[in-house]
Parts: sequence; structure tokens; C-alpha cells
Amino acid sequence: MTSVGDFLIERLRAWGVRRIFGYPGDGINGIIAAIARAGDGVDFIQVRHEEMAAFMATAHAKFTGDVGVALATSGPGAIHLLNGLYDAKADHVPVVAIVGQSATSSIGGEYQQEVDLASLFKDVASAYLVTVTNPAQMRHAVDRAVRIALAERTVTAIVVPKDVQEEKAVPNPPHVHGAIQSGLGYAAPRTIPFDDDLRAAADILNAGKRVALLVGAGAIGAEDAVVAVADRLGAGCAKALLGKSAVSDDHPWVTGTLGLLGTRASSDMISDCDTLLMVGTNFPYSEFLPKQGSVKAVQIDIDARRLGLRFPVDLNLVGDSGETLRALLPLLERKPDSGWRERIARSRADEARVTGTRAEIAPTAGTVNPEYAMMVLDARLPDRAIVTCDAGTTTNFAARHLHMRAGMKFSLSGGLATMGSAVPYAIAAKFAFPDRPVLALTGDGAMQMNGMAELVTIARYWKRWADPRLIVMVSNNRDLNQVTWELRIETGAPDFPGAQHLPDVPYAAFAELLGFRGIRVERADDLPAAWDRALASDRPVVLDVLTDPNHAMLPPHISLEQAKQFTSAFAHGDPETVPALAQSIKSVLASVLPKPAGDEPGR
Ligand SMILES: Cc1ncc(C[n+]2csc(CCOP(=O)(O)OP(=O)(O)O)c2C)c(N)n1
Ligand SMILES: [Mg+2]
Repeated sequence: MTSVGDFLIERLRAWGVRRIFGYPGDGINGIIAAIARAGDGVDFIQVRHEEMAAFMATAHAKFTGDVGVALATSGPGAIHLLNGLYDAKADHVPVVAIVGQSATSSIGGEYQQEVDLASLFKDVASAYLVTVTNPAQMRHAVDRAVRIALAERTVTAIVVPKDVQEEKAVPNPPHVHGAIQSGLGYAAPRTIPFDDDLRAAADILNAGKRVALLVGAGAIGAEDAVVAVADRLGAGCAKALLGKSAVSDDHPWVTGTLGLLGTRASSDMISDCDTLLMVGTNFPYSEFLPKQGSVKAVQIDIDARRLGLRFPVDLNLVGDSGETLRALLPLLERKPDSGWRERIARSRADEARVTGTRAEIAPTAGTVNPEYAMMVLDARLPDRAIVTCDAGTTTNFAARHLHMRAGMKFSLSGGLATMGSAVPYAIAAKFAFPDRPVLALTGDGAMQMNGMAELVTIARYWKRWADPRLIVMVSNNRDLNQVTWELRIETGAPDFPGAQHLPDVPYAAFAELLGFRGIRVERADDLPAAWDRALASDRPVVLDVLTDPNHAMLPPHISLEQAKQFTSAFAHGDPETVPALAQSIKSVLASVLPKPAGDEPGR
């Protein structure tokens, strides 16, 4: 007999799903058993915690463009999934969640592990959420969950009570009134604006003298078109963090990321431009965008919901990034050289000088300057590397110091900015691209939260991967450093060790226990050789770098208000570190305070 569980798996396979990230429980026994019966047909990846399964499904979707699938049992398993599902929803990638539920006979009876999943998932899976109580529903439940997730780039969920999983499948609902005969398949449309609107966009862009592009995750895969348009317009290009790999940093007119975690070259370019073209980005920080009314602007996004949301542009275009830019290109005029690109290149060179200086700031004894640590990696990033990053200072430094080259991939939890995602993202990347080097850059807080447990998952699977290099770099500053600095900058509060400090954990030694290479680095001089060893390893590596929590972590342009708050944190006395912080802060403030000539503070 083919059960409903069997048919669920069969139908997912028919949709092209080959991998399910999940964790068992008796609420999904009928589905787990079906996966076992399916044999090689579908690969079940066992994680340590359901949230990790959802992160992996999210990362799978981000790195491959296909739908990610996460499976969890009823009650606690379903609840654990949620944060990872919100990550997919916030970053607009297709993920289908499949969760168990108490048997239909006990629903409504407060039976053990019964949770009102229809209410719990109502928000995260608002695009499509169905409880399958009749076997004949399964066909359209799967067809709709996958198709809607792909078409709307969001999260959908199928809840299956445990008894229903074991019932006889109805793969072909009867040809009668009330039955649904759904089908397979989704072909993404080619979305381009009407000619008149493209012409209007071209008029705006042609009239500009200093054009800046801001590209996001929506431009990933459209690099050729971005480059062609930027070259035609003599434009510069900044990137939202999720779009870091969209355009190679090898182009001298690419200024890197924009925003709190961005470069000064990007923020200077955006404030000096007269025309802005936003492509596939939902970049949130308005203070890093031009002042309203100060520039002409065009935005391109495949989803009209995100148009005109962050900046009141003159023209909103619904369209696919690559297709729309290609359609726009013949309408764009080559601009005479006004020196704009040269100015951008100079600003980039200045930036490199400043970052170089920051990387030279002497760290507190026994630690490594975290910016130096990132620059050592930047000089060694292997071709085709896939880089994942966690919420924390590592993201700031990776955002500013890592240069993406063509063929690399980069992602992180952008919209949700949740901790604990870098290692599960890296695992999903490794399954999707087992022949590519994958690097997870994480803080010690995130490592303790999820990363350490997920090393166990790596230990289980790494021998399957053609290239065994999954390198986890832990920035071990024994502190929730990102938030410690935010406390200082935003509220003027001195350090609060009880809340902010973390225990030192021997990450490298733990990795060795799992059969990995563990490398602990306490001195900057040892770091280049440590990275070389890690990158030449024949097995996964944990690189535990003791980084300096006193290294000032400030945005590219600190406002006067923030500088005041910040100074007051030290006037009140940061309990343990005031002298140690002084040098770092002085150097960093000098590099980030607004330019004196003609520039207004606080931009
Ligand atoms: C799940 C979750 N909890 C809390 C936060 C708030 N938060 C953002 S970064 C951060 C500190 C991270 O510390 P760590 O991983 O050690 O990185 P560091 O900043 O020290 O480099 C915290 C607590 C968050 N983003 N996500
Ligand atoms: Mg830390």
C-alpha cells in the first residue's frame, strides 16, 4: 500500500526535491518511514535542532535557487523550526515546511504535544498553510506549497496529523464534483517593464551626471547586465550586504557594501551621486541613502511590494533584474567622462588605506585585531569559495574587508539578522556544492548558540563531500561584542560583563575531538600560516582566533550624536578596559569621523 507519507515524498520528488533537512519525532513517523522506503530517492539530512533544518533549507534555497524543504515533528519540533523559517521569509527565498500534528482523533483534546499549528504558522507561512486531514488533499497541498513558495519566494507549510500519514494515499482524486486535480510544474516568468516605462527610466539615467547603482540579492546572477549598464553610464556600484556576491569587487568602480556594515567609499558615492538606480534590493538603512529630493532615482524589483519602500524614487519598475537591465541597455547613452568613476576609484583607494591602518591597530595583548584577521583571509579567499557569516562583528568586518570575485557566493541572515545561522548555512552549501570550499565566519556567541552542536552534523557527513574543506572561523572575543559596541554607541552605557561577556571555550580542541583539524591562534603573526593550513586541509577545520573585544567597531560615518554617546560611555568608565580601548578608539574615530571639507556631519 502506498501511504499518504509515501505519496508526500513521491510528490516532492516529482517536483525535483532531492534533499530534506529535518529531525524525527513520533509526530512524523509516517513520513520518516516513507523516506526510508524511498531509499536513494531522497536524502534525509539529520540536524541537531529543527531550527538548523530551517536554516539549511533557507541556505539551500539561497545558494541554489531551488526550493528548500525542512521537516519537523509536531509540537516542540514545529516550534523549533520557526526562527529559521522567518529567516527564509525575511530574505524572500522559497522554503516548504512539513510538520507533524497530533492524530486527528485527539486534536482539540490538549493531547501531549498538541499545539495549534494553524495559528502558530499563520504568520510565517501566510502565503500558504494547509492541514491535510483527508488523503485526497495531499496532492494539491504539495503542488500548491511548492509552487507558491517558488512563485512568491516565501515560506509555505503543510501540517500532517500523524494518523493521516499512515492512511492509504489518494494520488489521483476521483473525477467528481468537489475533487481537486492539481498538477506539477512552475516556470518562472520573464518579467520586464513596458517599453514606455523603460524609456522613461533611460531618460532619467541619461540625464544624470553622477550615476550610482545600488544592487542587492535580486541582482545575483545578473552580473553581466549590471556591468554593461554601469559601464554605459560610467556609474559606480555599491552593494547591499545580501547582494555582496552580485558584482565582483575586482571592478574599480565597485565600492563594496553600503550601510552600517559598509564601506565609506560606498556611503560617499551614494551621497555624492545625482542619480540612483536601485536593483533588486530592500536595503533598509535610509540614513545611507540620499536625502529625499536630492537625486533622481529609479528602482527595479521583481516584487512590487518592495518598490518605493525605502526611498521615494521617481520611477518604480516591476521587473527581473537581469532582464530589465538588458532591456534598458540599448536605450542608454554612453556618458562623456566626467571624472566620476575616477573619483570613486580614488575613494576606494582611500578606503583601502584607512582599512589598512585599522588592521594595524595594536590589539590587546594575547589577541588578534579582528580586522587584520579578515584581511588575512581576504588575501587567501579561494576561487569559487562560498562564504557564510553570522550576526555579530564578524559580519561587519567580512562586509568591509572581504572582496568577492566572480564565481564566489556569499550569504547570511540579512532581514532577520539572526545569530546562529552561519554554520548551518555552510552545511547546506556543502551539500549543494560538495566540490567547493565553504567558509563559515562566526562569533563565539553564535558558535556556542548553534555552531558547536552543528559541528556534530558536519562530523557525520563530511566524508561524502568531494572537497572536504568546510572551515569554521570562530572570532573568539569572549564577548557579545556587536551588541557591546551598540550599547556603547547608542546608549552611552558602559560595558555590562554579566550580560555581555562569554566563557572562553576551546573550540579547536572540541573540533579535534570530532576528528577535524582544530587550530587556535593567539598571535597575529601565526594567522597567515594558520589560514594556509586550514585551506590546505584534508578535513573540516575549526580555526579559533582569539580576537580583540576592545577593537572599536563603528559604522563608516559615525554621527556627532553617536560620538557623544560613545564618549560618555567612557566618561562613565567601562569597568575593565578603558586604557586598553583608548588607542583603538582614537585610531578608529579618526578614520570614521566625517570628512572635514564641505561635508556635513552625521550623514
Ligand atoms: C537569535 C539572536 N539573539 C540575539 C541577537 C542579538 N545579537 C546580535 S549580534 C550579537 C552578538 C553576537 O556575539 P558573537 O556571536 O560572539 O559575535 P561578536 O559580535 O562578538 O563578534 C547579539 C547578541 C540576534 N541577532 N539573534
Ligand atoms: Mg563574540
